Amino acid sequence: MESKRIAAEKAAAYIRAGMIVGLGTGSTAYWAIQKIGKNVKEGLSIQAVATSVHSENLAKELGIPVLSISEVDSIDLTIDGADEVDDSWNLIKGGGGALLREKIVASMSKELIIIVDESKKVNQLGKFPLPVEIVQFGNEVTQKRLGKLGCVPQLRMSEDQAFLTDNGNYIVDCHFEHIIQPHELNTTINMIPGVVDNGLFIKLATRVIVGYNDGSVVEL
Ligand code: ABF
Repeated sequence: MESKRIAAEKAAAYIRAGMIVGLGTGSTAYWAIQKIGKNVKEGLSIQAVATSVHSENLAKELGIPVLSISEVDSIDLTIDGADEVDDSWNLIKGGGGALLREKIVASMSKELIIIVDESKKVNQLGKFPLPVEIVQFGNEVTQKRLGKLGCVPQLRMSEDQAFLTDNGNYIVDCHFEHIIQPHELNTTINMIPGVVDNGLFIKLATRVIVGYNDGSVVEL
């Protein structure tokens, strides 16, 4: 927890007055939102856009002014977590189920700071199951097509129901184990009809901040 908090607080220091800030989702982004909320209370003037209903509610509770995505053309800086980060700063995201909004916000951001604890750094992506957001219609066939790409697809459940994203879609967690060509896989997955998007974030991160259990923090 401490490693996540220190990475988050270092990232929050990049925020300047007047910025439109993208707020990530997850337990690491939580600490960034907390720090931003504190800074806003102390007089920092920013506006935010959230990547999930959960983060939006948290931001509002903390007094951070939140805009709808429809009100902005671009975002100055987004701070978000990740499930895996490789040496080229390619990412797997979506363990928290918010990958689609996270990718839209990331694609609109001039800067995307990824904050992680040391457990998320990997040499090769894929051990963490790749989340893929799919529409409900025809989901069985979409899952089969994903399986043909060399993974074991698993429909994400919440208790005994299929998990629903903030967009009303399903998530399939694709167990690849090794993703050798993330760029190509991202394109291939997104060409399957019924796929909305997937958790591979290729060349979107502009800065990665890693918090360590010994209390140190390293900017890659
Ligand atoms: C979001 O939260 C994600 O895209 C990723 O799935 C997750 C990381 O969670 P945590 O920070 O809780 O480990 O950023």
